Amino acid sequence: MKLVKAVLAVSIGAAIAAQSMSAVQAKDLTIGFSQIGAESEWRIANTNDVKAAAAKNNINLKFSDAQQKQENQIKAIRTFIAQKVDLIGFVPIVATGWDNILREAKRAKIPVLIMDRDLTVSDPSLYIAKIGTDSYTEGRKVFDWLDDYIHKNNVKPRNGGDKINIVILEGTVGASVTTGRGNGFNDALKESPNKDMYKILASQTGDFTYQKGQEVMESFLMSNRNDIDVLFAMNDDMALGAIQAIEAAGLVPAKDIIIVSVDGVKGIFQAMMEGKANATVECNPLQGELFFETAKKILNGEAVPKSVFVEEGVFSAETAKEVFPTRKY
Ligand code: GZL
Repeated sequence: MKLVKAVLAVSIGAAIAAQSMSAVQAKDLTIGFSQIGAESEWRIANTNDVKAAAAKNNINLKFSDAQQKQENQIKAIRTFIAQKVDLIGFVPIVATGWDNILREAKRAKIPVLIMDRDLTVSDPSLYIAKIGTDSYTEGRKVFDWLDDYIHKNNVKPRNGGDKINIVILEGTVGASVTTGRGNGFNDALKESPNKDMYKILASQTGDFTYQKGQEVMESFLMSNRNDIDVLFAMNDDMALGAIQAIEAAGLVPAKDIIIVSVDGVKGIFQAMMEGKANATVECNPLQGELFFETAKKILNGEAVPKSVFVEEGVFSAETAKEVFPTRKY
């Protein structure tokens, strides 16, 4: 008799769980999503992927473009709360300043799921999880590729000195990705047996945009035209803008100045195929499917990991032609 009761209990339990699962899946979930803006090829690919994945998962998506302003993201999240959405997703443009609005979401019992960039909050329970990319490892991969390239090609300082001079185009000030890529690059450099042969000549934000990347590279060249050996651009769009500046200064990109960046967007593959860039470390924007799968699990009451990274590789000019047809963004 006990066994039957146990089986009955289990089957009733399973039926309720299945029903709640199907209830959540079948019910038109409404998810509010606050995106940073459209500052780069990468961001546009990320947005397109989120919208496509929402459609594929029958999610009613309320999408907001913050035009690069944190205050617009906060306003959008407050609107989602008022609209009583089932879940709120957002890409934190900078790492701090989110505690108050996330407390409002918590009071409204609306779960928050982060995409792409990290945030720093006083209470980790203010968000359920983060789907995204490992910017620290991306920064380490940039230096490791560069160190290997310099030695394989016996690259010498252009000015005849004893230091390989590096300039860095940083991302948006205060963004977790800027901090992560910078720390990863600097830690890998400090740990390299060749650390004494490198010097960081200048480092300044280009705010992840083509235009600012070109402008800041112009200023680097104004003051150090004949000393710069390497450009590390924290995204491909800034590298593409810098290439314009390098050519305008009468120098040969990828030869006079080695160019390595992050993202792996189509534009940098075209530049590598034209011999104007040397390498890119992939940062995968195609996070939409994983985001909505995780959102459904959260709404079904399932436990999810606090942080999940998507897969990423490293691509150089040598393989760009062969890899380009396989690129999805
Ligand atoms: C990376 C992402 C960054 C990209 C840039 O995770 O947040 O923002 O590297 C984009 O291209 O602007």
